[in-house]
Amino acid sequence: MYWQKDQECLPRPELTSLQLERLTNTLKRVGTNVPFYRNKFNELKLHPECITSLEELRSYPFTTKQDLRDNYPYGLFAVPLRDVVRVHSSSGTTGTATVVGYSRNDIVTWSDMVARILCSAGVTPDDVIQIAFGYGLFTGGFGLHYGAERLGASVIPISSGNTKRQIQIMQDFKTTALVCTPSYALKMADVMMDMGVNPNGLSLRYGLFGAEPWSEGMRQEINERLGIQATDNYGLSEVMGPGVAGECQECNGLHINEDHFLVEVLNPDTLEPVAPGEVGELVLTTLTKEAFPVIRYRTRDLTRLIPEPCPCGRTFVRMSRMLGRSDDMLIIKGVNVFPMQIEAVLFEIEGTEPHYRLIVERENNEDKLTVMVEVVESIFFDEMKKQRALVETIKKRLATELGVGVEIKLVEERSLERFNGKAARVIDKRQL
Ligand code: DLL
Repeated sequence: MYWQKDQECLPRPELTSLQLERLTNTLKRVGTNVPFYRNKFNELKLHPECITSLEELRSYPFTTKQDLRDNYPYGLFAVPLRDVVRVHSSSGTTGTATVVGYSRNDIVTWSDMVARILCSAGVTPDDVIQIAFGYGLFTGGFGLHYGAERLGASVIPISSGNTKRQIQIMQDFKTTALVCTPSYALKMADVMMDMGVNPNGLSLRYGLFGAEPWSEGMRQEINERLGIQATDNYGLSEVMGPGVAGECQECNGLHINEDHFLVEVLNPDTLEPVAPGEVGELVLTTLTKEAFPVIRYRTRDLTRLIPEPCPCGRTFVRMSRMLGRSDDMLIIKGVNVFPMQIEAVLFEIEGTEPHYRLIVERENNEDKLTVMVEVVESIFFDEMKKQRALVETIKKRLATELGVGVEIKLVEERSLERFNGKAARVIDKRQL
C-alpha cells in the first residue's frame, strides 16, 4: 500500500535527476536568503548554480546543532516570518533550545511524508489512530496528527500521559493503531496488566513507534504483549520531525523519503563517506523545505544503509534501525560502549525484563558501569544461587559483546521508573 506510489517507486535515474534539481534550488535559495549559508558559501567560493552532480554536495559545509543554537531563534529561516505558519522547538537534554519553522507548503509536504509512513506500515483511512506523543513544541504529536488526518484515518489526539485513561479510550474508541515511543508502549502493556485488560480483547493491530532508539528484542516483546505489528519510524525536528523515514511491513529497515531528503552516511571522525552498508553518522540535506532548509545536517545518529531492493516495491533506500547516537556513546575505561548493544544482549537473556538503567561512575579514577536490570519475580525471590548464576551469565555475555567488564545489579520487577515520552536510561554521574 502506497500513499504516493509514483514518487515512492520512482526509478533511481529519475529520482537522482529530481534530487539534483531540488538540491540546486535549495542551495541557491539558502545562499541568497540565509546569511549563515551565504557567508559560508562565499568563504568557500561555492556556486550553487554551477552544481552538476549530487556528489558535489560534498564540498558544501555541514550544519550542526550548535549552528542552530548560535542562530537562535530565527537566524536560519529562509523565508520571512509572515510566511511561517508553524514553529516547533526542541529543548534537548543539553544546552539551549533550537527553533524550526514551517511554511504552508512545508506543512503539506510534512503531512504527506507522515501519511506515507502510516500507509507503508499498513494503516488505512479505516483505522482509528491514537496519538500518544506529546502535543506542543515537540514535533511528534502534531507531526503524526497532520499526517494521520491527511491519510483520512480517524485521529484520537490524546497526547502522552494518563496511561489508564489511554487504555480506557483504547477500549471504548476501538483504537486500531497506536502511535508513541516504544518505551511508552511497554508501559501501556504493564498498565493493561494492572487493570486486568487483555490486549487480545482490544481492536489494536498496528503500533508505529519512534522518537527514541529501540532494539529488535523490544519490538518482539511489544508485538507479543500487545498483539500488534510494530514498525519503526524516524525523524528529527531540525530536518522536519517525524516523516523522514519509516519501515514498511517487511519490518526490515526504514525507507528514507529520498525525494525530499538527501542522505549521506559518513565516518563521524573523518567525515568521509563510509563503504556501502557500513555504519556511520547519518547526514541529511532537505530538498524541498521552504522555511527551514538545512544543508548536510549532522544528525549524530548512527545507522547503515541497506542498498538491496525491498520486496515492497519502494525504491527509496532503507537504513537500519538507529544503532545509537555518536554522542550517546559511553567511554568506559577507554572502550566505546553504546547503550543499544547492552539492550540487545539483555533481551536475549531469559529471566530479564526489558527495563534497565545504566549508571556510570568514577571510583578511584576508574570508570565503573553498572547495569541495573529488572528480573522476573520468580528469580528475584529465588535462591541466591540462581540469582548469582544469572548475574554471571549477563556479565559474561556483556563482557564478550562490549569488550569491557560491567557490574550487574538485579532489581525487582517494576522498580525502575517508566517513561511516557522518550526514555532516559543512562545516568552518568561522572559529569556531576
Ligand atoms: O523525535 C521526531 C519524531 C517524533 C520521530 C515522533 C519519530 C516519531 P526530536 O525530538 O528532535 O524529534 O529528536 C530527534 O530522536 O536525532 C534520534 O536520536 C532520535 N530518534 C527519533 N526517531 C528515532 C527512531 C523527534 N525511530 C532524535 N529510532 C533523533 C531511534 C530516534 N532514534
